[in-house]
Amino acid sequence: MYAKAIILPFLAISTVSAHFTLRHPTPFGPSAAKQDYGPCGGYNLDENTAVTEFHVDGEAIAYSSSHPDVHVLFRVVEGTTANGDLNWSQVFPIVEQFGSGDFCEPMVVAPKDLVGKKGIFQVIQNAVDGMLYACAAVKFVSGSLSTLPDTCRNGTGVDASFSSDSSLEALMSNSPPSASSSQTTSAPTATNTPSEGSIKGLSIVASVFWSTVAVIFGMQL
Ligand SMILES: *[C@@H]1O[C@H](CO)[C@@H](O)[C@H](O)[C@H]1NC(C)=O
Ligand SMILES: *[C@@H]1O[C@H](CO)[C@@H](O)[C@H](O)[C@H]1NC(C)=O
Ligand SMILES: [Cu+2]
Repeated sequence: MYAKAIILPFLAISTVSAHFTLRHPTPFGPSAAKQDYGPCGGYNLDENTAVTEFHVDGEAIAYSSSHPDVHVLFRVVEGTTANGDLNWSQVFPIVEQFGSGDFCEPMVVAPKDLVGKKGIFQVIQNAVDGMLYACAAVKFVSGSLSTLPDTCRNGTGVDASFSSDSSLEALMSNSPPSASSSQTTSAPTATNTPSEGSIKGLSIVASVFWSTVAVIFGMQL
């Protein structure tokens, strides 16, 4: 955070060649060259795409980012395409990540009713050079990840806190409302506010947060 003021002037003149690299789950493809192309950074799912198991009660999300200050949305959808007007489920509150380098959230949860289904996990970063996209093909499984992947680590000086981002939130408001509720999009934001700035124990706070959202939405997580 303290480094932001120093780093930002350099960002303005930096190139756009490197953005972020999704490390877990395994992304559609390795290149960030077309990362500003939605929905999946210039890639489509095909028969050669690696499929990673996504544990709905706790999965690791790891990426390496070249930008020292980004807002990030994590979401999943059932099926094999990320195109169109889909029923995305946000799987973690929007975070603001500070410091460039490796970042990992070790306990991200997804809706239990996805177990047994194929889906797509998508990361969208709102970065200094615009919206950046990466997708991974997943198979939803029950339980939580037993061993964290090697790629699940935070770089020195990398930290995060819950945040808000109107551009990223707007993407979620385009999703059709869940079957069980008339979506009250203001509820998560209000719930989120007290935890802004919270850094340690993000996962624990997050599960409380999502439980609250689940109660509000009348869903069973
Ligand atoms: C990385 O930092 C975030 C934010 O502080 C934290 O929630 C997460 O658990 C950390 N990841 C690891 C692997 O320690
Ligand atoms: C949207 O996805 C969630 C999570 O899988 C599911 O519970 C809900 O029923 C879906 N809504 C619609 C309208 O299909
Ligand atoms: Cu970039």
